[in-house]
Amino acid sequence: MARPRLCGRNEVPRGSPASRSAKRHAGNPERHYNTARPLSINSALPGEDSTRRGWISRYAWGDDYHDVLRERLDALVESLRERFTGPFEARAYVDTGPVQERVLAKYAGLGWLGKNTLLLNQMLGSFFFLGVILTTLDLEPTLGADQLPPPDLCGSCRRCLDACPTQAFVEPYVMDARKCISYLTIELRGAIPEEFREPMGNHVFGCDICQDVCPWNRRAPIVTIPQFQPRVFPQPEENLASTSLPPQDESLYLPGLEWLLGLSEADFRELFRGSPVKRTKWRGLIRNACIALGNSRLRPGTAAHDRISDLLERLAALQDQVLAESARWALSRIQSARNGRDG
Ligand code: B12
Ligand code: SF4
Ligand code: SF4
Repeated sequence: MARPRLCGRNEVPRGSPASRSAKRHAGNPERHYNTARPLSINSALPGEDSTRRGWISRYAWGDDYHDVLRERLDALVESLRERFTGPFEARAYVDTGPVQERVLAKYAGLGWLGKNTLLLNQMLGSFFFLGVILTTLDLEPTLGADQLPPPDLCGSCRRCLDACPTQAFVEPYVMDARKCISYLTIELRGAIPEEFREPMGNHVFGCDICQDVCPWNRRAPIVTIPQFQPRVFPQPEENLASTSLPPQDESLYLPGLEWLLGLSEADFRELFRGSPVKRTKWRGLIRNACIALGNSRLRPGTAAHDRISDLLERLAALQDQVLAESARWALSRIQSARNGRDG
């Protein structure tokens, strides 16, 4: 029996039709997710409103990448089936199986592992996903036995290490995942540890900072496919009577924290169907919005302060200890005049 192989995206016999297909996929923008919108580090809106907006990681603005990329990988498997007539097994997925995707991608010749631990490619930067095809096909590796993976081009740069708000990098190339805002806002189910709350800033789902500061992302390709553009939620007038949502359009690019905080579980299920954000669940998103509001410079005595305090007080009265405590924390921060940070 042929040994199982992990097929790097460009690991197909050279010069074959499958190789040509793989090259088409390699140049295909649908696995990148960078859009023309500003980076998280440049996205502040003018005025007080900016302090009441959250940051959702760029990769989660549109449709779920697991589904979008899976379709492309399935098409690649189909092209392998056209090329190889004998029976073989193949299983395609994105970010789901227990394999070290970045390490395998490095040894498939796709790039180097940067000091921020992500796979970087000289042409693409790092705003892309890694897809995997596990197959029993005995394919020729992209890199010959005498070839090395692409060199590490981080050089003396340490922008990502210095910019990380929670100091998640123990040393270059090594991360303590428990400190990463991506872990805290998406994977952690309990309360956000106190020490990370203020450094979290306005992040409500994921974090892009160690990629946004990376010089290799300055010319990262821009994707135009609708699936990765920020979802926008217009509020048709006829729906206003039957929903708790506010009467203005909202977007996953810099969403209003007040809007997020006011979402019911039913709203959440409906709005985030087919979105990566559903992974944190309603409870996680509301918890994160509380922390982000606690970090906002919401001024007492304003209408927004009154409305948001009401919402937080309702959450603080819940049986759910994580939500109730997060809401109390936010209340204590916005009630102390200007948080002492509004110079
Ligand atoms: C767990 C996980 C996380 C965790 C931990 C991240 C981490 N750096 O380990 C959290 C939740 C924090 C996270 C965050 C993010 N993630 Co993530 N994550 C994963 C996942 C599922 C596993 C990663 C893993 O194996 N970690 C285990 C630890 C042990 O690995 P490590 O310590 O980083 O690295 C070790 C190895 O590289 C090893 N090593 C080095 N060389 C070699 C050589 C050999 C031969 C071997 C065996 C080992 C080895 O030594 C290192 C040190 O111990 C992968 C998907 C996958 N299955 O690979 C996606 C993945 C890494 N994530 C991804 C993304 C996009 C993100 C975020 C950008 C999302 C966001 N915007 O919020 C952030 C980025 C944070 C960052 N700077 O890494 C992408 C990265 C794409 C890319 N260009 O690299 C991946 C590949 C998913 C995908 N399929 O697209 N993620
Ligand atoms: S994603 Fe954000 S919190 Fe996580 S390591 Fe990068 S900069 Fe730090
Ligand atoms: S910011 Fe600098 S050190 Fe960090 S991954 Fe990019 S090039 Fe490497």
